[in-house]
Amino acid sequence: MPKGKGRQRKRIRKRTWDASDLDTIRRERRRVRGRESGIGAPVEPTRTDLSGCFSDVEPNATVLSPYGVLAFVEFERREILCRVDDALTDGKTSCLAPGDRVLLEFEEDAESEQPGVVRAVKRRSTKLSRPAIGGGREQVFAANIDLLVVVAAVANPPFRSGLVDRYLIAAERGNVAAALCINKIDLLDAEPAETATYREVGLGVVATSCVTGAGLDGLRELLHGKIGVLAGQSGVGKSSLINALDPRHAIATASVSDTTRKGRHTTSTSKLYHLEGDIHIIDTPGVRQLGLWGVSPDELDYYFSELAALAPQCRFRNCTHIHEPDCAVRAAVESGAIAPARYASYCRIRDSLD
Ligand SMILES: Nc1nc2c(ncn2[C@@H]2O[C@H](COP(=O)(O)OP(=O)(O)O)[C@@H](O)[C@H]2O)c(=O)[nH]1
Ligand SMILES: [Mg+2]
Ligand SMILES: [Zn+2]
Repeated sequence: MPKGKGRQRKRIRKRTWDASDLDTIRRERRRVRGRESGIGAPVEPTRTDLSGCFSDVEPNATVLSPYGVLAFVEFERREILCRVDDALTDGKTSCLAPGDRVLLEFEEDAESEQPGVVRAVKRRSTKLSRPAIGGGREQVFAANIDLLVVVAAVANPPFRSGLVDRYLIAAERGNVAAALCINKIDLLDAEPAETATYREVGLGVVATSCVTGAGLDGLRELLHGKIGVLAGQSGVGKSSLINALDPRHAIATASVSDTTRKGRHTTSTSKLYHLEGDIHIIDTPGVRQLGLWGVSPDELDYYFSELAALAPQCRFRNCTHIHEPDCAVRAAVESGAIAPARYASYCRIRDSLD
């Protein structure tokens, strides 16, 4: 490996970029994104085993959003559209996910439309996945992140425990630490009930408002020094929070997010923001429903810590906590020790997994 690595390093040639390069990149971006948000179905990956793609390579760039055999990559704080080496694709799609750390090289051929080529991908430390469209395959929607902040609103759109819990399960599965941000608290007079519910199950919770600025310091503290993901339903205020955390970004992104908002919601485009205070955030497109990858119905209670704690006291070892007699979990729901919303969400998720 050291030999190969040395050779790879030598081939890297730093490119200087001028305005016309950047114009070409912008045009290509618009073209690709335009196609992506069009009527045609997104390119569906077919490759199933991608484990061989990952290595201990020393990365120099970060993937923002993969697109077929191309990828938008951040290299020295610039966004570049690159080609992905054939070894990392099946001809239609690549093994890359937003957040992947990659080795980017530049081809000598000046005629090449995408002179940047992703040659290798570093093994992931953490990941967030869901089943790809059509199922049957894992889709990693963020890699190598330190913290997942699940964003929900107290109202408009209403708080949905089910979606929050699904994100928490995905985080646990992918080895990602998680916290909950309950936004738009300016719309309520009292502390939202969900704050206590989730604190009681051991989760870090911040209640925020982009209107009053409440809780933003707490959120900043949570994210300091980390690569985080803000995830949640569209409309809960993820983009507003990013802007509120770093006003410089409000200026830089206002017009962009206005003109591309529509497209961004219908595509799988992610963005990486570097905010003041050593905060790095991958902004993922909002989702209405999050499928769970690799979770079987029988192990679902493991992901609800308050259920898992009581499960050993159920009469049956394989209790589903739905219909069995002498179920410690249902007894706790009836006595009020387990929040009804969490139990309801467990039942719904279990139903969807069967
Ligand atoms: N009242 C209130 N509205 C908010 C707050 N944060 C965001 N919004 C509004 O909610 C809407 C959706 O926000 P946006 O940031 O685009 O949500 P995203 O889809 O999750 O990125 C916008 O109209 C925002 O102005 C908040 O804390 N309080
Ligand atoms: Mg947004
Ligand atoms: Zn039970």
